[in-house]
Amino acid sequence: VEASVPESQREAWRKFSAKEFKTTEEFEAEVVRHIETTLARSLFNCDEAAAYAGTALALRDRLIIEWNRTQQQQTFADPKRVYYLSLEFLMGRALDNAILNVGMKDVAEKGLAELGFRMEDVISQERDAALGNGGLGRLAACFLDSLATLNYPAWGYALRYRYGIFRQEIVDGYQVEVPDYWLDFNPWEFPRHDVTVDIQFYGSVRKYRDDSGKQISVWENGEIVKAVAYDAPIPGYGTRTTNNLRLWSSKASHGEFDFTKFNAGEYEASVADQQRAETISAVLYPNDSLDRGKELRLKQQYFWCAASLFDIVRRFKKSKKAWKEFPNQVAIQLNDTHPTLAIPELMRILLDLEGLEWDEAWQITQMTFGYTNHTVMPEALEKWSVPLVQHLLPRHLQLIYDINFQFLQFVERSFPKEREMLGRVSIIEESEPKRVRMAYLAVIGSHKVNGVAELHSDLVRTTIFKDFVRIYGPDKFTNVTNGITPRRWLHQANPRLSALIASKLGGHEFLRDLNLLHKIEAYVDDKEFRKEFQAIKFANKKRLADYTKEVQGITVDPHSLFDIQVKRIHEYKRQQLNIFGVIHRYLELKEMSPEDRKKVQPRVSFFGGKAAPGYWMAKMVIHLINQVGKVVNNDKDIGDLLKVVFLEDYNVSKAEIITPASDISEHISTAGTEASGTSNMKFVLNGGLIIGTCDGANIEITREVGEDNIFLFGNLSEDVDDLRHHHFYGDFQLDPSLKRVFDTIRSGTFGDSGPFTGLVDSIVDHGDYYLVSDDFKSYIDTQKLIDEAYKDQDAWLTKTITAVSRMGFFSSDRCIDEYAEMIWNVEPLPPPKENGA
Ligand code: Z16
Repeated sequence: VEASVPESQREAWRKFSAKEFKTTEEFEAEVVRHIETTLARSLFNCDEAAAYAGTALALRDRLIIEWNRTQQQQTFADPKRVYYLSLEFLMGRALDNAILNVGMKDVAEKGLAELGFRMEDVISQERDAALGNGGLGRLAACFLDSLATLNYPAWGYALRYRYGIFRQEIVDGYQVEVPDYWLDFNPWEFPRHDVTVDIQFYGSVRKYRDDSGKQISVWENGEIVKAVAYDAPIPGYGTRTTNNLRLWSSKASHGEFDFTKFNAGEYEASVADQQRAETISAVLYPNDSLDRGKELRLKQQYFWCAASLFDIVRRFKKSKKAWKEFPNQVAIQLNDTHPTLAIPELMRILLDLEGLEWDEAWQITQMTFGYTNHTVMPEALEKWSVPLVQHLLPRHLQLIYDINFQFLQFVERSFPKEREMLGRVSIIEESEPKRVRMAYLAVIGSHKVNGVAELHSDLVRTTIFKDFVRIYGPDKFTNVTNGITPRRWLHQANPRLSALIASKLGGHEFLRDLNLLHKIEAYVDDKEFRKEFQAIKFANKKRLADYTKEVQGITVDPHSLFDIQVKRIHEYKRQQLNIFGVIHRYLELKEMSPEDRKKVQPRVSFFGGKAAPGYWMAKMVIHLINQVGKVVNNDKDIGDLLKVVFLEDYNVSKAEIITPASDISEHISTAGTEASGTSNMKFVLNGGLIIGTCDGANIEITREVGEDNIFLFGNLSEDVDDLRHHHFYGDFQLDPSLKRVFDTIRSGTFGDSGPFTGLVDSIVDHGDYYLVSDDFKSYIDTQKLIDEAYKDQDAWLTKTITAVSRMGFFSSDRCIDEYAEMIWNVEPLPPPKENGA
């Protein structure tokens, strides 16, 4: 390892090297120093925004000291590292998380109070880092937290989007998208202007034979764009390990602008190049579970894969180990097919730049990569048009064809009597134009493929990759059920519940070993414990009620049953089933006598989530929810018996308020469509029960918490195909209650029914692909059961406490250990006991 300061001078460095603040006073001194000098403010003009900035900068210094130490330790020990390639990291806020992970909550709270600020207000000044769409991006963020907490030497790699997922505004009941420019002030990132990589696009491939007769390929004459690294520290909880999330930003290769053009008077052209380059990392694509096939998206994917691989290879080469050691030093996890180009890119590096032979290069590549699949829905599986790949990445297309050729030969040898299989499993789809099936390339180029919940992994094996299970054998395909970090989703989002649990378990150790939660089951009959548990739930509901009043202007009674569905709006997630159920409830209430109404369990139905900007059907679901809310919330007959709230701009920081406040949350996807779901886990961990289908992780949640502590309904995944078939070829019977709901919509009760025609028709006329009608009766019957069950508050409380105590399995720490053991073969590198490595 190179060092720049001679041994004789290092004493001075050690003496003056930055010290971490420990006491409240030291913390305050750091905050004030940053406010006065870094921000050039004073006590006369320090608002909450400045207090946030000062606090964040103080905490950042603290993280950076640990970050430096961790990186140094890793450089010396040079262990096998994990690289998590994800186009999305839905991080949310960093300050709160940093304070809790370094164990400085009391210090920060007291220090800020002494400086005249409430910690809650300061924390809420931060904008979310929203570099993701939904579950996949948030999973990646939970994984980073677990990797650091468990001391794994790990890096995240992604793009530094200038615009994260759009902000959602609701105008006249419709979604309006507002750009999310989040980089105005981001104290959590470190630009590394010295860490850059030149990335090539377009151009051509020249082939020649060298002196030994070996064929060499050179990719040349392309357009070069610069990748600049920005690093964000990722602190573990209760450990000094602080890992790195590296985000790549795109820049013109000639810097600010092209001087030659500028000097020639071509001012506009000189900046146009620069802007073209910067467009690559400009914006996150807002589609979840839908492949759009846009050229700029392919550019993003290659730009990010190539920069990350260059970085990984550069780090490996410093160790001077032989290439065959690469898979013993490097594990790369592909989060969905988005980073699949990393496979041909590593092949290009090994073959064209390092001169390895095909077989060795291919073995290294396969051993290095693991691929996580997150969906079996065909519209979400990425397929890039061959002419597009040819144009943008000519050398990679050749390599993909070569990989495919070798693979198909292997298949032909293994299954000589099944020639029709070749077309089915080919990486190249013989469509017009031809397309590259990225999922197949990912399977072929990896040594392990995993799904994200038991049912999903079964579907992966039996549907989309069925042939590949025969080709490679079953061991290549495995399951790692998703998880969530209990630090953010319990300790941070629900500090009072975390404290109550800690008071019974003798400390917060359960946050590092969530299985310890089972010990609170012993308190399920403890009067004091039950009282406090219930008081916490009520306080959390009160908090959401206050928020709802303040932000949406709707008054809700926290004594009502809080029913919540928050997630991306998608037909398969069936928010339409929920809102049709709400309309059904409304119609029943309207029919009742005032006497009967008195017996009804009051309920608030909360919805939240973004629709992809081009997804008409999803946008109409949002509109319907808002229109129903307008009518129901203002109906004097109904009063507090039913309220409908659409919570605008659902995101991670809002989820931290919403999740602890549920009595029931809805996870009601058509069976077989939701790969896992992760908010289901968050809600139960926070003392809410679930109404759900037998889909994704709901099934494993049922296994863990017991059938009595969850409300399941609806058709099973194995029956879905038959039901769909019947819709088309048998006679389709619309559920009568649902028909009444549709009649009400059509009659204009919720305003002009025009916008809702498509929604209703998709069920009545177009085959009801998501089986809303088939599951409707079962759904409303189960909602009735819930109303009844909720009236017995004692029994309900027992269910919720029992469920919480059995949620240990769903910690993302458990997932990360499974990945480490089964897929990555990496070990933790615990920090040294003493300070000063
Ligand atoms: C996504 O968030 C998911 C899948 C996908 O193909 C694309 C995106 Cl952006 C989600 C799944 O829908 C969800 O079930 C799962 O829990 C999550 O990925 C994490 O695995």
